[in-house]
Amino acid sequence: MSLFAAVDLGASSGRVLAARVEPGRLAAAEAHRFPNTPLRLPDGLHWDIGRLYSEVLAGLRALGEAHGQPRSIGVDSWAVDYGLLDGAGRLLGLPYHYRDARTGPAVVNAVHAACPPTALYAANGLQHLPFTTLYQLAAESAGSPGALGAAASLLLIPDLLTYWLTGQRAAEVTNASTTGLLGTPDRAWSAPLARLAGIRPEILPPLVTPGTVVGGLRPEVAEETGLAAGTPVTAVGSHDTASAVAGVPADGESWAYISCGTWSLVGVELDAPVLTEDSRAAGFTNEAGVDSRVRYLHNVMGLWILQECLRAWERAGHRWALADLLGQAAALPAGGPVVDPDAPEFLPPGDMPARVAAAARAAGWRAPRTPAETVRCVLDSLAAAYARTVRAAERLSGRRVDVVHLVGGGSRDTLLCQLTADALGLPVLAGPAEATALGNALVQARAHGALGAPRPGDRGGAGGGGGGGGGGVSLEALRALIRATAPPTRYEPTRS
Ligand code: LRH
Repeated sequence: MSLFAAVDLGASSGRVLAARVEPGRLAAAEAHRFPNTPLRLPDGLHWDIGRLYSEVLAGLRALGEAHGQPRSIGVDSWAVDYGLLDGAGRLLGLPYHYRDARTGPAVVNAVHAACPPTALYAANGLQHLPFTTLYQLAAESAGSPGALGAAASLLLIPDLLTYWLTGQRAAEVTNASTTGLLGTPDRAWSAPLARLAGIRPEILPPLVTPGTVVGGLRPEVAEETGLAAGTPVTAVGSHDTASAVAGVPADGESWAYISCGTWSLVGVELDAPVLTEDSRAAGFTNEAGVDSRVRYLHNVMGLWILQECLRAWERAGHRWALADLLGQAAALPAGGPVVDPDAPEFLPPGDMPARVAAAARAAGWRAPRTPAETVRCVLDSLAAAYARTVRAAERLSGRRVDVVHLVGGGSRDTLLCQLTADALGLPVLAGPAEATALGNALVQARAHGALGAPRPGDRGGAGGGGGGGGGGVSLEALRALIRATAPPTRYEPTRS
């Protein structure tokens, strides 16, 4: 079987997965996992990108030692954040974290004064999120334009790591689609949108599609990891959500997904964007998916609220085990307080239990009093938001939804899965938890011919346009392989 290395960086942890693949077979094992802890520096919240890069190298070394030489490596991460490089390839400052406060209302209002939200939606098809790269760049060009002035390239996080691994600069299209700088539906960099962000369009690298080999491992990286120099680094759905949606083990067409990690990305997969005013007003985005599909979705705040609650309790000296809290939360009666997880006060880090309590009170509920009540309130609120969002996706896109796939770390949370099935009145198929890394690995495997030729009737895979290596095997065939390898757990609604 051929071996592929999937590097998947999430906002709270990263992992390197070893995936062995041959036609009809897939076996995956985690080679390395590490925390991702942001840095609070005097000038704001940043990613510890040097640490992340060393962890990636350590992961590749561990993979090589335990499993052998991979045929290819692929990197995905969270979206929107970037590093700037000068002409000599030097990194001009630590990348900002999208939860940094620099994209406040003043920046957003200035962008909207130049281009109203309706015109922006027509141009890039994205839901309004204040941390979209376009606003981050507008903040940077207005506040401290030095690095932008000196920059020769802007690289999103997975593209930056790929550059460090290979020496090659490119922009993978699924992640590029989250910047707000790609036009829709043509998916090419838009010079007017770049100028709106305050940048020179020349710093945006050439776009590549998933399946394209970007370069080979540099000799120095080979030395550090023990892998062969020149090992291909292949563009995957480098936006983690694009790889997660590729890794949804769905069958047929009538399904929605919830990619549930730090964020919960809730929506459907379409062939063409929905750019109506209703869609804009409802906060739905049209991000680029693997094989030119459209990820029509809305960002729900996700497990971040819970993660921040745990951190707040820890700061206060309580080390609650999440499993215990979930057990206690499951024993509480239904019908307790519900808040809107998408409210802006939940976006920045901070005292989340207090914010949840304040939001519950403001909505007319008795505020949760114990950690278990808080956990239950967060999960009930997420489940209600998922149900609203799936129904809105269905209404706005015209795509019928009979079943909902919940993938990512949240799929391990049985209470959340059951509450979601109950809130929707639909079956929830949970897992795999590692859908992102599996989607990453299978797109590489297909590009390198490890999945064989397409079967008659296959919808035809990637790579047709744009130079991606598709191998012709369809996304549906990749999903069937994941379904067969990691069958999801089914949750039936207990009330409908
Ligand atoms: C999930 C995710 C999401 C983006 C956010 C910045 O990890 O990539 O799709 O909106 O992080």
